Amino acid sequence: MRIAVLHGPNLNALGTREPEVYGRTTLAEIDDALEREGAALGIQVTSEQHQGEGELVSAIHRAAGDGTTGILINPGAYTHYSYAIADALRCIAVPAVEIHLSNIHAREEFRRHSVTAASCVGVVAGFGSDSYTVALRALVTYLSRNRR
Ligand code: CA2
Repeated sequence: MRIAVLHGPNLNALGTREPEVYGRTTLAEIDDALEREGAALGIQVTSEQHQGEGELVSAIHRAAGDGTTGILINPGAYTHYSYAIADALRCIAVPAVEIHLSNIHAREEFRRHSVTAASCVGVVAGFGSDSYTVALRALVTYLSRNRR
């Protein structure tokens, strides 16, 4: 099993600003935790962060052709308006889980709607950096039960 973790725009700044919303954990620490959790589960986890919508779309298509079995994606602010990312996730046969550090439903009105979530098998939001490890475990369970 191979899981690709895709981080969207501005998430490279995690741990430096707005800790009350996004916590104090850095992106590198999140990636380390995912790699460790993956190793414990016997799966390979690779992570990449992209600022651009097109780069994320390309990364999604790449994952579809390189043997990736599942995707964890935090599309950042693109969550709320990127039909291109929503379509890319629908174009591929690799299941994805959407992740948010914050509970987007308890925030500003524009953050309460995700246009990308419907292209995913599930969403984990609101648990800070733990959202990622919870989502990894959920995706691995989903993949084990839905082997093609
Ligand atoms: O809660 C999440 O994970 C978000 O996807 C994070 C995005 C935001 O646009 C979404 O509505 C919810 C923002 C990432 C911005 O990251 C920052 C990192 C450090 C300091 C300030 C912002």
